[in-house]
Amino acid sequence: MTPYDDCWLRYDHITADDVRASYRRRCRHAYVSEKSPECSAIRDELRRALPELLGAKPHFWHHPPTTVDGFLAIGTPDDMAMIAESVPVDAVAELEDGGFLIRAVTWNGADCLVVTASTDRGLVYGTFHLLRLLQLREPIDELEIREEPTYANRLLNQWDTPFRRSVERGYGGESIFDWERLPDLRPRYEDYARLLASVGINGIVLNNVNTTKPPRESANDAVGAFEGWQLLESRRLEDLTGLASLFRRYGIRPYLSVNFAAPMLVGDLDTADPLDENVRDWWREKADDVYELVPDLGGFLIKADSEGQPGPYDYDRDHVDGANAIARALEPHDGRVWWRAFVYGSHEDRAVQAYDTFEPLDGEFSDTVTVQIKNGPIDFQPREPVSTLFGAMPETDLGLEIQLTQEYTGQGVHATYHLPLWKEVFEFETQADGEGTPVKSLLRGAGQGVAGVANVGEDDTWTGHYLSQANLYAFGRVAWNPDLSVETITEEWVRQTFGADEVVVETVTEILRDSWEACIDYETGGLGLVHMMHNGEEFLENHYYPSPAEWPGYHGASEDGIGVDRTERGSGYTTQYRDPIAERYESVETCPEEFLLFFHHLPWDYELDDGTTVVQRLYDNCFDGVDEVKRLRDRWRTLEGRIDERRFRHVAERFDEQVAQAERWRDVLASYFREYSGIPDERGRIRRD
Ligand code: BDP
Repeated sequence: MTPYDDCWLRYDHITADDVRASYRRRCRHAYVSEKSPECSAIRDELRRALPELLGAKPHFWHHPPTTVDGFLAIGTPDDMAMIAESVPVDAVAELEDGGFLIRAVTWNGADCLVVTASTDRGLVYGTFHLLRLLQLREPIDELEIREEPTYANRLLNQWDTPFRRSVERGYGGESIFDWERLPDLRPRYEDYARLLASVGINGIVLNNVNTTKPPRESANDAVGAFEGWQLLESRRLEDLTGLASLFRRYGIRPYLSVNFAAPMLVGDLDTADPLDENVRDWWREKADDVYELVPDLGGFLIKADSEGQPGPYDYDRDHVDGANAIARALEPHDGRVWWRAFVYGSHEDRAVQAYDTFEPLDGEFSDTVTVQIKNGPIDFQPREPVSTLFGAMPETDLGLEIQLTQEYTGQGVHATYHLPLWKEVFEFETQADGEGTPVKSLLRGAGQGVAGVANVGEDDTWTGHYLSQANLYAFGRVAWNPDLSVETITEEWVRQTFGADEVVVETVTEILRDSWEACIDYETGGLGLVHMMHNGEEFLENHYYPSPAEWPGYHGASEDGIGVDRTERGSGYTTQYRDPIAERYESVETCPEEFLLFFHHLPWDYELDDGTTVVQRLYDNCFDGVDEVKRLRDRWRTLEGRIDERRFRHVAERFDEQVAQAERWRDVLASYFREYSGIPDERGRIRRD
């Protein structure tokens, strides 16, 4: 037993005799081709999983099978006749990178199981998929599965700050990477890679997008002198080689967040001007060095001209100049630049800035640049409308950035499941190419995909809260296939994590499903309000406690009403959408209620469709949100004795704290609304009424 949790890779023994027997029948022998690091990772995984699940060790062969009953064969068609003869080879060759087939076949009269793909990475995913089916107790005798990832890039963005091992917005302990001890590897890295590969993640940005400390006087040294820029130094790069090979076994390419001013910080130039020949040479030589050591590095992630990080504006250049100069250096190595579009500060309404900055640059970024855009225009709020940049840059490779870590949704304490939020984003109809162009359809190119800000740390739970593991799982699954439903993904996670007891499955699934809406209600009052949390003066504001008075600009509360006018008359954010979405948001009549106050400043007593006033709805939502969390806590309590004590207690205690915090949010927000509006709660629930 490792000291830390196995998450969803538990491989609990299958107790149902008939199910176990049917699995055993096709897994008595196993052969995995022996040609690559990925294949040895597969063999290791089968050795871990099958004896646990089946209570019997398969016989592992060292050469391809001839005729023998009950064979599990994993390899490409080239690897063995059995596979070439029992699956349609052309269909395998046509699979996207990472795709795979799983088939129950009869070969020479023997009942077998085949996992095949055209790439070794595909074999890894196919193996984990098969193991998932066994964990879910699915029948396998008729298997005929063909899977391909929807997106080419499914990247995790660690916000780990090297050397100090802190994790920005990390609520699961310090960085799992022991940076100072690299290149030494810890067993935990392998387990991490297994977890990621098991859900199809194929890239990991190892360090925080903040790679230098922003020049702010109040910057708090304890949270992080951001030394990430040092990773481009040769000695540090050498230290990463072991980690890179380990991830390679699981088909995961490492990436680095780099600093735009690296030519000055790491090199000894006196400028980082992207149009300066010496700067370009520097990046080229640096890229050559990097790829010499880590040949399959995916590329660089860059946060430039954002929150104090240096960027092309320092030299009167634009984002295209900056991104393309660095991309050119990576091009010969098949590396990409992922360039973030998270910019704000120069516009009164932050929402409009990213579009204003990036949309005019469409078509100018090099083919090896991906512009990485946060799902909403503000900043990972509990709920925001989708960023207008999706659908506005048809000639640019785009990446969608979402947050697994619960920075604004209760951090390590609240059970807030983000999958329903992400699904809302994927399904959002951009009208980029008329009806039928949801966000999920715009990320399919070879240089596009999805990036998720990770929620993992050194904690035994990995994520600081057992239920937050679901966000990691769901990220991988939805980035593999955004068409999978919330129900499917959630149930998969619950069954693998907590076992097959139907009461447990139903209860945990329900808790997760309902948790997000509850959080929106008590943390914002709903109706599209955002950013009502505590910021504070210090760098890395805590974003955990309620503090609506601190930044009224975000929610627009005033004596005459609440909400921010982002219509044409206001900041004009609505006009950045295409019609008919722009029209729908522009009019108070047609704007969906969940975003009403995001787009409109309305009187406190403005009547909603059902006759309730705005302020009353805000009160109701705040109170309902708390009631809902109490209900979810009670649902969890019914699981006592049905799941292990350790996880039961941990989550139960956190639920108690979540209820207390939700009440605090409710009370602060409700009193704030009450004070500004001067209108009492009809139901007299606010103390001063
Ligand atoms: C904000 C976080 C901050 C990040 C920033 C970013 O509070 O820690 O550095 O986003 O995404 O949400 O760059």
